[in-house]
Amino acid sequence: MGDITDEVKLFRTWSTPFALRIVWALQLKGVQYQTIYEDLSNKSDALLLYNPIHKKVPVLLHNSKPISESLVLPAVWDAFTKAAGKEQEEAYSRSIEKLKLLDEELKGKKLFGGEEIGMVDIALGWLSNLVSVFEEITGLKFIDEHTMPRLSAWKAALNEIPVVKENWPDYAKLLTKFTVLRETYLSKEPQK
Ligand SMILES: N[C@@H](CCC(=O)N[C@@H](CS)C(=O)NCC(=O)O)C(=O)O
Repeated sequence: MGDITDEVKLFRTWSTPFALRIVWALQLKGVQYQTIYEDLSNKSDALLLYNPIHKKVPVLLHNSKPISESLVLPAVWDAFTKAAGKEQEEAYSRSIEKLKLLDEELKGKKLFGGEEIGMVDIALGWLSNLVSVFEEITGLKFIDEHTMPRLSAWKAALNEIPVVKENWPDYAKLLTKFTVLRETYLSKEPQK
């Protein structure tokens, strides 16, 4: 991988959960890369050049070719960004349906990849930390150890993997950041 060392760059912020998939995948593969931390209130020309439509992080630059957009679990995000009420209840039910499917998928397995971390673990791994932040802020329980025992065990197992554990942003800072972010969302939307 040494020959592409200088050609891999990751544009991110310290807190974005989406960038962690890329961080984990690169580190697990042993790819050397340069991290460029963006200030989203003052985006760099490079970020605007490489992600001109969405203007979001993360962007992975490989041999000057930008790759943006990671997977999202919109229902969890929806439930998090709604105030308590009908819309939140609906989004929450949708998120629980999806999380239960993931729980089923883990039957007989420690991780989605089996004993070893795989691509699905990488794609969904942000849940294993950020869901706790969302739970603490909203008071909603997304991953319940009684109703989703496998997913709950997966959360713990994933967090024992050094490359995962060592790259989480500071939890207290995440709490502050997402509390403010949620308040911003709530203040923009007429609540139902
Ligand atoms: N669909 C994108 C979402 C990325 C995203 O929402 N990034 C946020 C930071 S967490 C961002 O760059 N926001 C800047 C903006 O909206 O102007 C992905 O999955 O990669």
